[in-house]
Amino acid sequence: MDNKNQHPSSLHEKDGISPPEIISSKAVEQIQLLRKKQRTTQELINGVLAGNISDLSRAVTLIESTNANHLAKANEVLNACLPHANKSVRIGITGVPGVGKSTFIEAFGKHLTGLGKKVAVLAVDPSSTISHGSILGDKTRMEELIKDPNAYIRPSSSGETLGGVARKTRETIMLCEAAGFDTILIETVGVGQSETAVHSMVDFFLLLKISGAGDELQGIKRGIMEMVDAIVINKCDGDNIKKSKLAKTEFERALHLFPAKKSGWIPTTSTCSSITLEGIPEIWQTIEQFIEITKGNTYFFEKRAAQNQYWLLETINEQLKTNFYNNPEIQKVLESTKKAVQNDEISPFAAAQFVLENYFKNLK
Ligand SMILES: Nc1nc2c(ncn2[C@@H]2O[C@H](COP(=O)(O)OP(=O)(O)OP(=O)(O)O)[C@@H](O)[C@H]2O)c(=O)[nH]1
Ligand SMILES: [Mg+2]
Repeated sequence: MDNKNQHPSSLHEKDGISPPEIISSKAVEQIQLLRKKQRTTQELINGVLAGNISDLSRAVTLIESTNANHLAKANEVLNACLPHANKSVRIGITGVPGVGKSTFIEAFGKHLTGLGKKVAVLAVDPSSTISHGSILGDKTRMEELIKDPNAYIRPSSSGETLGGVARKTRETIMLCEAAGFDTILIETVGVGQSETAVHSMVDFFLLLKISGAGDELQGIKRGIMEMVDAIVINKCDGDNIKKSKLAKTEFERALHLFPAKKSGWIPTTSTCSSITLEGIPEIWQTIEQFIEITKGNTYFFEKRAAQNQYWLLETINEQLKTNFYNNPEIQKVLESTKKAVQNDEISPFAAAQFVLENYFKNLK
């Protein structure tokens, strides 16, 4: 391009590029569309209670949000759902990675929807906090269940502490129940505190195992044995059948060593195959018996009441902690105090006292 010929005067200003519109009409359109899609709290409540899955998912997302505005809306939805919740069976499923939890849930879940039940599958998976993956990420294992209109599968929320994930799962249970799901399956991986958290939100706790080389009881934590209502040896198929039956007997013997449970229920042992489906229907029969017995002796209701008390305190504990550690003033004080402790300038106890006093002073 020959500019000299076009603009001979040195005073001439270049045409330049016109600035972008201050308000992009495209963005406005998008925002308007989004607003239209966004439900009011009441619409969301109505949707959940009517069993609308998209609204259920929206409500769960709201619960998982860390935005303060969302918290108020989430609490409103939860409160409205509360009278409609509670009418379900909550089953916890645990076992080490690879034991076949996802495959089992697919098989068991399909069996339940076949019986006319509405099944929600949730997860408590603190490891997803680190990996940002998800315990239910391997959705290929639940191909059939995902397609089932009577099943709802929601992976664990990530980027959270175990306390946070557990509380959100607990709230999601309520939403699912209000949306008409009558059987809730909660998967957790057999590590750390996540089992205790799941145990505190379910009626029935199932431990999945596979047969090993005769050392079945090794590596199994005493605490878990005390929590379980049923031990199921999975992968009892093909060459594994004999070994699985032996493992079952061994667990049966081990369970006898534990004192009787308050529930009046004697934990059961059984075998199943999530591939051939052998033993799957019997597991549901066992759970039905459990419910009959524990509702009969009122343990079922007492346990739920105790769980509510537990979650009241847990939620307070968790939110106090979050509030404390997210406080910018505290973060500053904590940082300098940590250094002082590291340099032996102050004892950790005196330092803790100092930081806490700072926090309490801020509250006043
Ligand atoms: N033969 C046989 N294989 C099974 C059975 N159940 C699961 N498997 C296989 O075991 C492997 C692990 O199964 P998953 O369902 O992914 O196990 P998981 O416990 O969910 O594993 P994580 O999600 O890693 O904790 C897969 O290859 C399954 O096909 C079973 O009953 N019999
Ligand atoms: Mg899995």
